[in-house]
Amino acid sequence: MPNKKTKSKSNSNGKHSRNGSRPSTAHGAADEGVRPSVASADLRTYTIPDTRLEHPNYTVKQVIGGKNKNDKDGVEHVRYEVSGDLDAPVPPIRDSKYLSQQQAIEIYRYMLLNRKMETALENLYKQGKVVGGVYFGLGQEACSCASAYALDQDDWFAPMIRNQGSLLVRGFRASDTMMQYMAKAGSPTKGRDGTSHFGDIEKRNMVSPISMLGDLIPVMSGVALGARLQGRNIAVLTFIGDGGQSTGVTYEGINFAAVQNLGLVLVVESNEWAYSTPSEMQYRCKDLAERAMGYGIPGVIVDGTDACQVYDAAHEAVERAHRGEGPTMIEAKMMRMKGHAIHDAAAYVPKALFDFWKKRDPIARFENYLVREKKWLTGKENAELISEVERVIEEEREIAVNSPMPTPESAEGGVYCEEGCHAIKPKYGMPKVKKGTSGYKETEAAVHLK
Ligand SMILES: Cc1ncc(C[n+]2csc(CCOP(=O)(O)OP(=O)(O)O)c2C)c(N)n1
Ligand SMILES: [Mg+2]
Repeated sequence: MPNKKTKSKSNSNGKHSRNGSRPSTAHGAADEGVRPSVASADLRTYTIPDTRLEHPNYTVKQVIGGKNKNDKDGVEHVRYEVSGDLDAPVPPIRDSKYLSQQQAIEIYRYMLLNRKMETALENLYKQGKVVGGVYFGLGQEACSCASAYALDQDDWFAPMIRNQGSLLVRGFRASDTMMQYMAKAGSPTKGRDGTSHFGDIEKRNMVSPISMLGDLIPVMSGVALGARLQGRNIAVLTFIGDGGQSTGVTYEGINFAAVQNLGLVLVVESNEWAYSTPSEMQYRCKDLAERAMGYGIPGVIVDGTDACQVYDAAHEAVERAHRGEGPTMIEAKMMRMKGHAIHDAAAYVPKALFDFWKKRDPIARFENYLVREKKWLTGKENAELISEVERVIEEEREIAVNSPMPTPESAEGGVYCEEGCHAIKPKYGMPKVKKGTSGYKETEAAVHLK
């Protein structure tokens, strides 16, 4: 588990005046994103900080027709073509402003665990041991692991389907995810759900993923509000895809967090595709981080395949959250390197696009950075680290495969709350609710609601 820090206290409620000065912040770069860069009341121009060392220059466009225009039933084929600078050199990893050598290596290890766990899952699926499908975060390991690593112990997170790496960072075992996919009795949901729908509100401060895209955002904002009422400003991290970002509830959730200055850290997994729809057909703005301006919150763009950039942006967002300064949107640009799930061969993705991003593999680049550039790991230490991770994954796989399926009789248990089965207690203290100036009669509320 990552670093523990001293507890942060909330200020009044972290608010700043609309027209007055903003609270001072160490998050200068991202904060620039919401400030007019031209001092004119009429003309507003904004910039969004972008920490990438490369700005990929290509376009994906939909093509209808061509050589194999129609299929055998006469239906027109839709395909996508990519054009642009696909031979650009691979950028280096940007040095982190915050990570120590030991922390960088720890993130690298989590990324390896993430990847090797998913490879094991793919094999388990092929062996017929998985109930249902398997989802992958291939190419997104830096985004999942480095962002979760930036959280303090008391912060909360809610992963989406591609963030299985964040579970490892927050203390889940690979066998938890494996057993979940195999619907085993020992899995977090005791075999009741085949994929990722589990959480842990007691120990690991994790809200279960919600399938309806965007719904986690207001839920997590609510978690931050709950903590504030208990006297704490915490960070609440969740993820949303380039497709999911356009849902209505996403807007509502971010807006609520923004006006309440809640510590939402929203990582936008900008991975070029939403199912089979390329981002060119998904949104009109240039970068999704631009949407932060509309909410009046900082937005920042990072290379989602660079663990240092992801960590630094997440760390700064978490610090803002702890200071009670409100939400941050982090757009992590990367590529979904597989189909939507295991059933999807992603044949609609132009091969040249996969080739471009394969060269930007987050693990290979981070390995090169740690071993050859920084020399923080020798070749031998790296090889040992990789074998240790492989050994752990093999042991976890064994545990998962050998654990029993749930008994039929257990099916009716744990579905509904039984009395006292899980009391939800305040985590950080008793809620502090301000008293109003005038008395409030219950009957008035009842009348009002009629
Ligand atoms: C509100 C809502 N609409 C549609 C879906 C079905 N759905 C599940 S995943 C998905 C694509 C998501 O794409 P994106 O948000 O880019 O995430 P990615 O899969 O790329 O990580 C869709 C449309 C859903 N779960 N919720
Ligand atoms: Mg996507």
